[in-house]
Amino acid sequence: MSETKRETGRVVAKGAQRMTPSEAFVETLVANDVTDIFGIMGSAFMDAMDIFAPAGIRLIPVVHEQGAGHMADGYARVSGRHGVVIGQNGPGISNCVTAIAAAYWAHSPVVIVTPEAGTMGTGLGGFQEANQLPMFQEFTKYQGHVNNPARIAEYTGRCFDRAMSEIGPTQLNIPRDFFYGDITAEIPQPHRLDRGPGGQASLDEAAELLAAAAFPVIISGGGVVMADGVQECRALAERLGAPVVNSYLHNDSFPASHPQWCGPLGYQGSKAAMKLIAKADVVIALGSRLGPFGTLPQHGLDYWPKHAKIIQIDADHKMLGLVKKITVGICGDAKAAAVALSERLAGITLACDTTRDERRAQIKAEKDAWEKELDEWTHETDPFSLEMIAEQEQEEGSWLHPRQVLRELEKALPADVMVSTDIGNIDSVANSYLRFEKPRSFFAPMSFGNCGYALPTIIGAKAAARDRPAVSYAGDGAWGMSMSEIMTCVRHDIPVTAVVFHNRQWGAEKKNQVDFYDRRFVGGELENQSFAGIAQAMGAEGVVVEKLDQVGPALKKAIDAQMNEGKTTVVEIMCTRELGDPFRKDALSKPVRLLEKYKDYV
Ligand SMILES: Cc1ncc(C[n+]2csc(CCOP(=O)(O)OP(=O)(O)O)c2C)c(N)n1
Ligand SMILES: [Mg+2]
Repeated sequence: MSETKRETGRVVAKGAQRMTPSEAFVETLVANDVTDIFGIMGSAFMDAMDIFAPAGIRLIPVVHEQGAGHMADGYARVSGRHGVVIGQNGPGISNCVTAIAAAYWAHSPVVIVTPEAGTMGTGLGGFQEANQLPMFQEFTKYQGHVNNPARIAEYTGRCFDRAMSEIGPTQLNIPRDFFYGDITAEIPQPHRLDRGPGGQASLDEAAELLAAAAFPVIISGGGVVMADGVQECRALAERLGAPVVNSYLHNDSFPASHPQWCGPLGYQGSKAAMKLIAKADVVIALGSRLGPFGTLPQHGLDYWPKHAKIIQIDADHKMLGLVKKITVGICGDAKAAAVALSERLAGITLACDTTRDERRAQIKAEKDAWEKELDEWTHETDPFSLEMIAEQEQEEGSWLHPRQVLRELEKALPADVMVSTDIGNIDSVANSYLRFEKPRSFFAPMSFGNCGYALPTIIGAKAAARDRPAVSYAGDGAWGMSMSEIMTCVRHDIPVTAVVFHNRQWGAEKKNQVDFYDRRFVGGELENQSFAGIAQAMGAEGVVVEKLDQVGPALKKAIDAQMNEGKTTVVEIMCTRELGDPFRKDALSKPVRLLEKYKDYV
């Protein structure tokens, strides 16, 4: 029978042929160039799993399925290819919910394959039975439920197509008895969108606004990374001489060495970026949904330019004007739109052409001032932090200031590094110290904001990009949720370098108790074991860092061991209990108690 050859060198059955549903499923994976799947084996899909290897597919077994979901996310984010996750029906699948929610908000083309209880038992309360579609309803762009074994290839193909076209996770739900049988199937060819720049009228209108702008500013968002459009964004920025700010947690959307790069907006972001965008009369949000969390006031600066004209470009029309008021909305691909705008601005005189040098000087001055401030900002200076620092000076051991640690790490990170961060106080402060030259380098938990994200995500990224150094940052609390995946690194030869900020507390949330609950600490303390010791017990290297001058060398040594010896290292850095600004001052208020017995709790 006939076959077609894919770019990966593998062949796929061509034309309608007799095969089993398992074969149709696996062939469709091959047609979509799947080479790696993250998950834990299970009887539910064993018939298909049995032919993964001859199809050229590696199943990467994990410790916990949440880890598999994050790995698929990291894999997709670094490669631009599908990340695929699979698990046993029922608990194996419910374990993935948090990770798929995170992938949804990271716009990752992840396909979660969810084998389901067999159709002859559905509704009877059998073993590992769960209604698996509602679990992921909110966090998927499309849910394909195989309703007949003969349609397994069709639904599989559609899930892979939609994950790419809708830029987010899709679910493929397969009753486990539907892997068996004898069907005639045709393996569908993948459909990939050729995305365009957006409507001509909206592009013309945007170009007119830009031509007349006195102080245009570009927000380079995640859409620029996903569209592989950094060069095109750069060309537009250079034509305008405009400052470029990264949208929140997309620090890799513009090269940090570029003179027009100003750093990220949002929580613990760059003051230079915020001060410059505050001056804008026209803002181009390129590939950004302008999410609510990403533009909140920071450092006491309410920087969003309320009177500026806003041009928003997003591949999803539903994001246009959703959060921020806009003047022009362009439904288009960030890269194609940047090209279309640059073409319109070529060869004409712009109002801002005359102030190019002046604006360049302004950008430099703001950036220099922010770098100086960061250099001098060695520790937090609020009363709680100062008390903690003083207290810890009396204690045994040596504790480092997180900001100084983050600066040292920044200096020691290699140029092509991939970094994932977790959710926590120190991870958030890290935002000011994470700069990248290349896109697809920075993986934060984005809007879902779940602790336990960083390690499994960087493992997935490393699995997709073995030649790049992989580093994760996590606080000691978040680390506890995810650290068992170090065993995945060791068992399956996916070496990474994991930095753990050991400050003996769930700091980010404790900060709210400092600010709002009169330091009534509930559940915030973590008296930890040795994370370096636990790492060693899991078969990895583990080092403890207690001196500032050891931070850089420890990280470099660990990365060297990762790249040259295939070794995973946990770098445990002992930090003070000082705490940076909280996540969001807007979301809490001072407690009010109406019952007499709680009257002191205000
Ligand atoms: C899964 C999950 N559970 C709880 C939270 C709430 N939360 C946000 S930050 C945080 C504390 C993180 O502590 P740690 O990892 O030690 O970092 P630190 O803040 O101390 O730097 C918690 C519990 C969350 N975001 N995700
Ligand atoms: Mg902590």
